[in-house]
Amino acid sequence: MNLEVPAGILGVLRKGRRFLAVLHENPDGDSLGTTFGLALALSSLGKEVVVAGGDPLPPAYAFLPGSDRLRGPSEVVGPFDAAILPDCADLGRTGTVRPAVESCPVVLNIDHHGSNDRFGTHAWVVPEASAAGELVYHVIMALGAKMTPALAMCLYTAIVTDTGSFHYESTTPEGLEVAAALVRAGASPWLLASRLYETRSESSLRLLARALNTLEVSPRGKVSWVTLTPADFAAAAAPESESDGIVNYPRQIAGVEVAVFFRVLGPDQVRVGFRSRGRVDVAALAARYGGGGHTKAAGCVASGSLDMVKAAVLGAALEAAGE
Ligand SMILES: [Mn+2]
Repeated sequence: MNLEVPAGILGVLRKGRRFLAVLHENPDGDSLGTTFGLALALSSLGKEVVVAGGDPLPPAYAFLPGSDRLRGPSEVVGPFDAAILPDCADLGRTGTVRPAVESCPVVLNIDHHGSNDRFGTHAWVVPEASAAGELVYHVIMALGAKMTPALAMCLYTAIVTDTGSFHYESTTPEGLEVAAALVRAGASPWLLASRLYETRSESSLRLLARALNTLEVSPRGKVSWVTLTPADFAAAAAPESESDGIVNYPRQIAGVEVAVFFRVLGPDQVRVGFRSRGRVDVAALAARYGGGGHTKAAGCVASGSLDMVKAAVLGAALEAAGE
């Protein structure tokens, strides 16, 4: 794995004075930790950084240093020397911030999604990296920014969340070495664990209960799925972000190769999350519906009624799983 930061990216970050750092839609710990960390590091080097995202901060991540700097699209006022998009597989993932990104003269694409289409003025895509946070750690080191405990907390969170607390195959010696350096620099494993893994809201537990009540398994047991509708979120009083991670539950069933999570967005739109145990490439499945992701974790937004989307997606998943 080549972790040498491209000179073009470092040149833009060294020369620029004012940057737009952008979260992806429905931001996860990697997007949040990496983007906030980058903003902290560049600010410490005397740069001005506006952090923007189309979605609000998931409350569980309010412990992240720099999270108070998140701005919505309407609060973004250019001009910027460059936009920086970590963990963003394509420009569409910037959602409602996209016009602001497209008005920037330079776009830096720093990512680890295999499906990344290499958009932007400078693209650094390392699919073997454990998280975008691992790549941005090397960017920050190359820039010579001071590794503070706050910055370390952000990048550590990016790596821990994207590797499923070092469960997944995306866990690498290189990623673990960066995590070790971050803990040495002051990142707190227990702070992260206590906020993200040992605390949950009542509404998220009620939402999980509703999802598990919809659990279905294919006749030969290779595909399983759960479904949530807007009515479920309303009944559980849960925000959309609280459905994160629910897709992992159906995959836990022994013998299941592909787990699918259907989340109804509207009458003709369904968000589909995929998880694979490893044999099936779910990024390829998601790509059929305009989505993408990783081999074992991917997603898309499909058009059509829930029944139509289910029939098509489950048909494809069953075929891919060899059932
Ligand atoms: Mn990531």
